[in-house]
Amino acid sequence: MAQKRAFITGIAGQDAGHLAQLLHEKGYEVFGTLRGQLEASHPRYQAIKNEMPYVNIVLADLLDISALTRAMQEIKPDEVYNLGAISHVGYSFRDPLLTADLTAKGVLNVLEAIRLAGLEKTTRFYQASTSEMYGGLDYNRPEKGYTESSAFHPRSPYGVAKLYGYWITKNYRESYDMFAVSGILFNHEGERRGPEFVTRKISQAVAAIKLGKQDKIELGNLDAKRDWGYAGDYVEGMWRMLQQDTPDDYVLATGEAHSIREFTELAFKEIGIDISWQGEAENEVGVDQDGVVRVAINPEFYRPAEVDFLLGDPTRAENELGWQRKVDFPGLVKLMVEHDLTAKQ
Ligand code: NAP
Ligand code: F7E
Repeated sequence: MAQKRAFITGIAGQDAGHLAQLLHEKGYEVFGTLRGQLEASHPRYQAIKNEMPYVNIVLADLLDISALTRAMQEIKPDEVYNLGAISHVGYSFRDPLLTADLTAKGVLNVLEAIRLAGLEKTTRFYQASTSEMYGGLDYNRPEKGYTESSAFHPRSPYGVAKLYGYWITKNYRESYDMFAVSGILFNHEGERRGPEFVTRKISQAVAAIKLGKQDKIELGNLDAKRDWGYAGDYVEGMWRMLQQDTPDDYVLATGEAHSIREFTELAFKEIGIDISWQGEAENEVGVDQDGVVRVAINPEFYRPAEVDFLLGDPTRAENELGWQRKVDFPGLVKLMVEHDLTAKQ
């Protein structure tokens, strides 16, 4: 049988790294997009090649439908994973127009590129949808967690843009009989997570504190809760969604929610520091056993509208895809801190 071809947008991202490795291990020929006027000698290009020599790099911006169409015509992928996006919720408030162009319309560009290349009946399409589409408000929050049929109420330009991506994917499935699905993924983290996201910001800071390179960390809202899993587990679920007989959308989550405060406490425990909390709101601090301030609040990290609580119910993915996460919450914190301690030596 011919080797299967997978095309991943946004190859430099967290999930793309885990997914490329998984697909390579499964025997796929892997193609991934980088953006920018990069030559093969460019450090950014080289960094990807050094880490993932098996990835064929395609220079294509999600805004450039001609580059995407050319890539589809030449590669004729069996599976397309659309992971490229502006993915930072806080940043999406600062640049909502670019977020709409990329995170919303970028999805349509990839779907149209598949159609323009005449591949809509053969190429399977995965869209990286998100728990941010639910919004976490009290009125629509199911007790056991959000499911595939819960109501949406996005709370950021990112969430709104992702909702467009979700619906246009469904629309192409219904209109053109495409195998096009959304994975509605709750937060997933790990050693490849960007430092602008709270878990990696904490694990890197804790490692730097342990090594005497930093005194404290500044955070925003400590009491928001997230359903945090490990990215390496979630890419397996993405792949499984594209191997089904019929296309459908699935939630991937752990079914447990924890606060940023809990993540912070556990991360500090990994280096032998017990954090206790003093003060309130913007004046709250986290101090160590010797009374040294290790955590402070900086309102700069608050968002104009916050998602206070996200909990997902992965029952359907577990039953129909046979998907199961392996790493639990304490395991995730440990894995990230241990990785950053070694990396920062
Ligand atoms: P990530 O690390 O931020 O990766 C996103 C990638 O998109 C980056 O490599 C980025 O490239 C690329 N990108 C940005 N602008 C682009 C453009 N104009 N053209 C082409 N590529 C562009 O995100 P992730 O955590 O791996 O998440 C992957 C996808 O899943 C994203 O769509 C995200 O919104 C979604 N998602 C993530 C989570 C999560 O918890 N991680 C949960 C649900 C959904 P540069 O490196 O050049 O900036
Ligand atoms: O924030 C709070 C912040 O930026 C988590 C993306 O992958 O998951 C991710 O979005 C929580 C929020 O991730 C800081 O207010 C406190 O309540 O790590 P985050 P996110 O917004 O949940 C979803 C599912 C996606 O789809 C997205 O692509 O942490 N928080 N203090 C902070 N957040 C950040 N970034 N920095 C802080 O200092």
